[in-house]
Amino acid sequence: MPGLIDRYRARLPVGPATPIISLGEGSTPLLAAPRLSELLGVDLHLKLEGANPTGSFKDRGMTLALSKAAEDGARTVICASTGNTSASAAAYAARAGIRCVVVVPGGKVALGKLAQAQAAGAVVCAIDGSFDDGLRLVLELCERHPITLVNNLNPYRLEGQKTAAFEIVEELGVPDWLALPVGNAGNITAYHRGFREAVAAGDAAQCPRLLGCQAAGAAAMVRGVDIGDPETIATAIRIGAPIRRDEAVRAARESEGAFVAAADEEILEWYGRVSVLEGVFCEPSSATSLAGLARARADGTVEEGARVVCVLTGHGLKDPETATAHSAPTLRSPATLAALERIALG
Ligand code: AN7
Repeated sequence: MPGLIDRYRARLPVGPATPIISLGEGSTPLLAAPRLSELLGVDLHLKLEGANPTGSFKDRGMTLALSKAAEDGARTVICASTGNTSASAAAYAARAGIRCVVVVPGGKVALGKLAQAQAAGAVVCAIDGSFDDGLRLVLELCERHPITLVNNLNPYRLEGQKTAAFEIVEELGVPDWLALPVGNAGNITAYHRGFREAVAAGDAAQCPRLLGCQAAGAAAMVRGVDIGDPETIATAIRIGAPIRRDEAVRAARESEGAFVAAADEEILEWYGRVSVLEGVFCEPSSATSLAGLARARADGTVEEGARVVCVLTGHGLKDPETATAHSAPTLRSPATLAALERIALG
């Protein structure tokens, strides 16, 4: 499969002179989930965005952002990040031969994501502050210096991310609902744009209803106000001031969708279930889409039998610490047949 710029070139803002910085992103699996479908009373499909090259949906936007940065002759790119954006920016900047600086909230980024940014040779800076603090500082740096911002305020990010909606429509048609985790609300904005471009004449009535799912401790969209001190085990979406709030409100309204919050315990419950029942290992933030869908089923927002696509935004390997802390412990055994027999036969 080609990268997504080659696949969707005609619908993306690239020209013949744009150097294509790609790691073969996009074209991710859309997997039927029969056991979770039965549990939730819907026809559920999972969009496995963890199958992207750096293990998250961020690669869709980053291939375009770095291609345009390279076209513009950028020397340095920068982002604030809860982790996945930094891993993706670092990899695509490495591919482009451009210097990359990432600013992350100290102690609040999953291990795998930090390791990726470090391995790709980015300058990784942990601040004593939140993601929202980091973003404020990075924006100021970009105002003062010739540094290219690759947070989702960079318009090319959303242009790349909208291609996930194209893939879903091509493969499955238009689902009734699309559920996804929401932090900065960039991805929900991108899906809304992508679906409108994919359906006939941009008819909003033909788009899926968008279900924006948040962690209860960082539910700035659900509550309608920014949150000064966001907290959740789903560190990717530990964000208090969504950058794309206004567009996301419009996306939910125009699609007749909704925002919903789920507690950390519910997020962990669905994080475990999707692994054990479907064999799909996603990061905790991604399972927020399932926890939110369960809430929306319980209160009748999502109707029985609806066709739903849940976007699993990041791979489970991103956060090995949460995986090991919330699964059955490894058994220890002497290296003898008798001991192993007892364990294997249960
Ligand atoms: C796995 O990496 O904001 O609502 O700095 O990593 O578009 O912000 C990550 C966000 C969902 C939320 N799922 O998407 C970052 C960052 C995962 C994520 C989101 C993120 P947006």
